[in-house]
Amino acid sequence: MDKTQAPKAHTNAIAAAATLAELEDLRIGLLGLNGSITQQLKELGQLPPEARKARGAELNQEKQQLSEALAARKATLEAAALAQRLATERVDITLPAASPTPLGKLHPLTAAKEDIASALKTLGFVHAFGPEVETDDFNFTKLNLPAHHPARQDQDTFYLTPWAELKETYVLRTQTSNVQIRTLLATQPPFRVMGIGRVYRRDYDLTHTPQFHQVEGMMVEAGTTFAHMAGVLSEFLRLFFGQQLKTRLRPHYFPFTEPSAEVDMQCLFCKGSGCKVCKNTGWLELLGCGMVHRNVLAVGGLDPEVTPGFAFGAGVERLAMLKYGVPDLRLFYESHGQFLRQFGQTPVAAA
Ligand code: 2NL
Repeated sequence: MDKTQAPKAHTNAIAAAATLAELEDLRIGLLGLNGSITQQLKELGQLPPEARKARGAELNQEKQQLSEALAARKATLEAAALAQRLATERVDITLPAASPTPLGKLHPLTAAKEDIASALKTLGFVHAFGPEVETDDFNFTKLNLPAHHPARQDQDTFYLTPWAELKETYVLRTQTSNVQIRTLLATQPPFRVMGIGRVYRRDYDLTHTPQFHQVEGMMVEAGTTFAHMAGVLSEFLRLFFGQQLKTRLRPHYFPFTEPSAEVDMQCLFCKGSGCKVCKNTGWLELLGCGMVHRNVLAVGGLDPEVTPGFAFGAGVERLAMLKYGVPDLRLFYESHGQFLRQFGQTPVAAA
């Protein structure tokens, strides 16, 4: 082989290498442990001493040239590969960072309470709170519950064991109305207030637990009518369930409202045609409501002729069961992982 041609053929092959893998194969073939240049360098010792020096210099120069050509081609191929990746790979820096741990879910009751509060907030109701241990006066008397009303009886209410220093009778609140009573005492109308929280009754069977949750709301403002109540409550149901279904009012009785009504909504599951959930009526009973009784308004020194109001209440468990399809009340309180995985709700902020 013509010794001056050899490096040219090699540098041409190097310049023509299409991939880094191909280039690496060439490098190994030339300069690797058993590469042709390496081999020739090893064989220098067999040459007569007078030829050895010139041949050695020649081979080293060749090795140097090839190394440079390999490095140059490698840099070119790497730059092309990078340009290619930059052109095809896009990183969306607006995506949220990957979570280091899997996110949990909200208990369906927590999700229901948040969704109820959010719908009522949209309608102008301010979230307020009251104690779960309440006086008999705030839990019953101020709500126009007559002294011998059956709800006050021992078998329905948890009464705290009285002790000597106690001036009043205390109960575990049986409804969230103490929130509205406290607002009536502390706030000048107009106001809209909501209370959502735990309530307690001595009841334990398939459809009752001794502790459950209620939502109540009250709006007091000059000019408020039964029609405002009907409008606000059907809008609340539309916001909470995320769909527009027909609602209707049925006359009812509550001691703290007059007149009183129940709000039904067309069944979420059959849209009114009749199914197991609505017991073939096409309707679901969802809320109790009415115009605030004059005796209750009087607690706040208010006159229904001047500042009338409406109030409403509902069971949170029932709203949650219907919205999320939970089939049994008791599941809410048994903390089964499988229940939480199936019915847990993704927090809105993480959705
Ligand atoms: C239901 C019905 C209702 C109220 C709660 C209320 C509270 C005050 C004054 C007047 Cl301080 N009313 N609350 C009114 C009507 C119905 O609840 O079915 N709850 C589960």
